[in-house]
Amino acid sequence: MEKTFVMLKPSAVTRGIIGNILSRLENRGLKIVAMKMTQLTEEKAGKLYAVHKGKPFYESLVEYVTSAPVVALVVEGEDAVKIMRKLVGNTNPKEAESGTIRGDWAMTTTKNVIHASDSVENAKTEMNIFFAPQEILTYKRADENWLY
Ligand code: FUP
Repeated sequence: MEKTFVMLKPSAVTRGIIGNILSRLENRGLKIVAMKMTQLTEEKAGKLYAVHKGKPFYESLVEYVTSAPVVALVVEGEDAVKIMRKLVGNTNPKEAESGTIRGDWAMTTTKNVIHASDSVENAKTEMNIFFAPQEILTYKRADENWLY
């Protein structure tokens, strides 16, 4: 089954909306197979956002994501990358539809509450930054037969 990497950013943690966001993933049918609260170092943030190095928003992005703890997750499901991106909504919350996580809980692109990988390949790279292979678990959801 496809896996994707998700990160609840510092504003999700400090605003106390971790549970709300996780409920949306669980309600949809995505399975949380790894989860960790941690505070990013500049080095780790640099690995996660390597493609953005040198862009005008890079410094403020790193400053934000290292400013308080984050919750890193691996979630699994059929087409998990695509489904997760739909749940998250547009990068710019002003463009994000209501009903999406960013559309309901974010105001600006910098502090847009959540990250989700945009491809299976990037998901693999990103989950490796946060998790050792043995930390990604295997189990059945009780409702799996009714989801698929
Ligand atoms: P997304 O995949 O939706 O998280 O968006 P990107 O990979 O394009 O951007 C990664 C992060 O960089 C965003 F979450 C927020 C930040 N960013 C800005 O702050 N300004 C921009 O113009 C673009 C991205």
